Amino acid sequence: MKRVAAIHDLSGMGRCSLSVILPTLSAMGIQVCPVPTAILSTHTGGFGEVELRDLTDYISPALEHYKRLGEDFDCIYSGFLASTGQIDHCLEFFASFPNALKVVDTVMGDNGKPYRTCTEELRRRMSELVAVADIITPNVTETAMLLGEEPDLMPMTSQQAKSRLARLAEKGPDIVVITGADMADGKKCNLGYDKRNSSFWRVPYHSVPANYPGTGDLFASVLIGGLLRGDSLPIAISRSTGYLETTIKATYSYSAEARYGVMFERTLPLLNENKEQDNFETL
Ligand code: PXL
Repeated sequence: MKRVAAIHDLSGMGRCSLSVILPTLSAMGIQVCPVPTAILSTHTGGFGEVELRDLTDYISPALEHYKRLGEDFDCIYSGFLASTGQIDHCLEFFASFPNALKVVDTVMGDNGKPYRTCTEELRRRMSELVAVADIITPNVTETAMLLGEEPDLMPMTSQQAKSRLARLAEKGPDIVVITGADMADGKKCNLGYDKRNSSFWRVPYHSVPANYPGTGDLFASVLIGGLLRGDSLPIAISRSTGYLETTIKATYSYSAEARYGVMFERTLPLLNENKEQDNFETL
């Protein structure tokens, strides 16, 4: 059984980070070892002042324990970080397991704006994680932040999309997946690039007029689960996109309050089916 160390926060309400990563990867037959970066009463988008306990001083000692035990991981997957110090601890984690697939979800912002916990220093230092990552999964806002550009939510041409993917890959990772791209032909797409074989992909999906927190965490988890189970990159992006589309539509159909996140508990069994996926196109 494949094993993932997930370095993310644990938020008690709002269905994001470890609350969705643990069940999602488990449903896909992958063992998750949580390494909590912080404990929050809720996520930071829509519940007012949150109770937050920063666990920066926990990560290194936990890593040392795993090293003493001689434990290994197939994948190290980092996400929401509560302080810039945690960048150093993620770097230590990545360096300690050189054979593990290194996935960095560059959680910094959405909808053209940084999250309120994302400081200028965190944004600058995120590039150190990107430099050692094998795979990164920014949304369109985070793509601009990583490229040092102003977030631009205008539709992009295929050429612009390829340029953004390639420029991010130049910063280190072999695989770049950009989520939530509005394309010039009117389609909403998730995009992928593998620089080892210069392949560019897009997976179109239908969106709903609502924005749910935690969907980036859910998307990256299904993507990682697929890749660890042997999916090609376009098949893995198709799987995660299709699963998110179904889950988001189900949630929207109940007119559920967006800040509580998506009703993935309903759709989780779909991940067990491991159905073949083909909703991808070349970009
Ligand atoms: O889903 C990203 C995320 C993770 N963790 C916390 C957040 C957010 C996004 O708002 O607030 C605590």
